[in-house]
Amino acid sequence: MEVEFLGSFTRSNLPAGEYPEVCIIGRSNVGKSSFINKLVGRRNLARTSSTPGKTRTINMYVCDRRLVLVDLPGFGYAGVPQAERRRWAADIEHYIRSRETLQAVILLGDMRHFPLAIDIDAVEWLEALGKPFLLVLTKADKVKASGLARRQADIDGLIGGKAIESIRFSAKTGLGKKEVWNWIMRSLNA
Ligand SMILES: Nc1nc2c(ncn2[C@@H]2O[C@H](COP(=O)(O)OP(=O)(O)OP(=O)(O)O)[C@@H](O)[C@H]2O)c(=O)[nH]1
Ligand SMILES: [Mg+2]
Repeated sequence: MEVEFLGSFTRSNLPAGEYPEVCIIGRSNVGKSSFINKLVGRRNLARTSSTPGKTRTINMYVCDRRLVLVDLPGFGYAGVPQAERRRWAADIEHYIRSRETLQAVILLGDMRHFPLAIDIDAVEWLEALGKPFLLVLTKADKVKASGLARRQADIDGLIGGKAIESIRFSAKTGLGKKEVWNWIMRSLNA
């Protein structure tokens, strides 16, 4: 896959949308940047860190000159000064609400802990948006195989029995990569 870094933006300098976009949203440190790297098969394209709060701007990656993956700052990390967190939230909200080329949204949740209260807010907000919406349960490699089905059932119950499409993923093993790409391609053609 041919991938090009388009740049880092805030709500005040977003580029004109040239291709359909799919954005990745989720709590700080959940693995958004790692997810993008795994999807495009490039180890260090999006910068990752074991410390939350790594991605601070809206970062765009053009894939095969046909779609753009958008890496967003994380939400919910108390270790970032409040003014900074507000700016990120404003950037995210503005981008998601107003971006005409935004075709689909992927919410990442940590398979071990999803959903925290803030995740439930995100699910409700994103569902109301009316665009194709996928839940990716990441870090699945950290859940013991024997606990996977149980965890999945708990998650399904906790998000209120809503029929939200979800895919288990691991940036470490590549689990779910093919399924995520299939979902992206379907949602772009929808
Ligand atoms: N084991 C495992 N570790 C992961 C996985 N995905 C991400 N990580 C690790 O989790 C940490 C955070 O990953 P990032 O991709 O930087 O997370 P992020 O959501 O972009 O974080 P912010 O930009 O700070 O919001 C890093 O140490 C990653 O190596 C996964 O699927 N499995
Ligand atoms: Mg990041």
